[in-house]
Amino acid sequence: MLQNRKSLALNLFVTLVLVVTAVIPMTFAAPATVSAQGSEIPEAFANPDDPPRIALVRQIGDGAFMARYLAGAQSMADELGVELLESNARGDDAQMVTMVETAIEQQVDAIIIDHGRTDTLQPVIEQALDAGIKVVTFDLVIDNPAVPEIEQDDMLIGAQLAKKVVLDTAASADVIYVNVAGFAPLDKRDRSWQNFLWRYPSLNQVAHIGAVTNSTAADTQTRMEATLTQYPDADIVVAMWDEFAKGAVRAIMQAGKADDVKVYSVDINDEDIQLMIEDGSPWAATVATDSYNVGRLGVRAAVALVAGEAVDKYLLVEPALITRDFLLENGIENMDQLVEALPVLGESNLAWYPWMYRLVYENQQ
Ligand code: SR1
Repeated sequence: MLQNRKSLALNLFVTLVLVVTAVIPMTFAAPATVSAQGSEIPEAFANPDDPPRIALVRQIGDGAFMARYLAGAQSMADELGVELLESNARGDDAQMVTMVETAIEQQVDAIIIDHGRTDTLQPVIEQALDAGIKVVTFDLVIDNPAVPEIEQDDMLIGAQLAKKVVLDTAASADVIYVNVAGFAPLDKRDRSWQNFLWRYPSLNQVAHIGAVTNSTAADTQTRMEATLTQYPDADIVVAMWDEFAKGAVRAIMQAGKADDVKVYSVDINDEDIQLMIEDGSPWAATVATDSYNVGRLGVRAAVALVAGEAVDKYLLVEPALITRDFLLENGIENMDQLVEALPVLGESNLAWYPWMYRLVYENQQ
């Protein structure tokens, strides 16, 4: 995958050089974003011995999704030659504010913030902006046009997931719903789920459970065991985060109910794929992006702002529906194989600028 990216960067850079040196009017496949810089490397990135510093402030310490997001962010930072300073508040909102304040004191060039609460983070983000520091968020709603927000098109995720449940059950199901309020992506997915409950009244939500803790999957498993006993006729679980889904799947298998209760979820990673393809797994489908590429997009958006580019306010990464059947039919056992089979999950074309290809190319040398 890395090799593919490198050769893509090289090809694009060579194309750009040819275009510039030919000095003839011609058309070519334009990059997704129009750049103020053309292919000239912006001044902030001209000295590899003094690279821009970008803080990555995170809220959630749990799960393979976030680990993969971090790995993606680090890979993009390495390729673009910027220093990434990562910190994780592990669910502590006050600690998260302190981490953003620390980044401001360190006079970083940009801050990428994921999750967290709008009301606690908006003021400190305004402080960062006042100090001339660029800010990008992922899964955090901030009311300021200068702060690009990355998300996985969560209302679409909720709708795609609900639609799959409707089609698989003819909208006749007793559903255990696993979700919590207070997290932007989960709230957006919930909006769509509520629309489907309104549209298909025979979708019967018998229980609503869920909590975000420091061991969400294990805690969901415990809750799900009790809920399955309380609602023995439940036949569908809708889990709006894969940590919820993992707990649900383990509880269902433990209870020997894998043939009777199917799980529909959000997110995908190597660990999830293994659980989905396991013999007799009740995990029927998930709607997801590849968080590796979300992490890469966050760094590109921050780097673009540091370079003086105008970045769009809303950067929506396109999700895809992935079914257990699709994984089994295509012999997919990990993310590399999945991205190859479903290229929509690959590198996002958002926030790429001509000079970035050149920067990636030069940092390779
Ligand atoms: C607690 S929020 C968890 C969600 O954040 C990301 O958007 C992932 O998709 C995950 O489902």
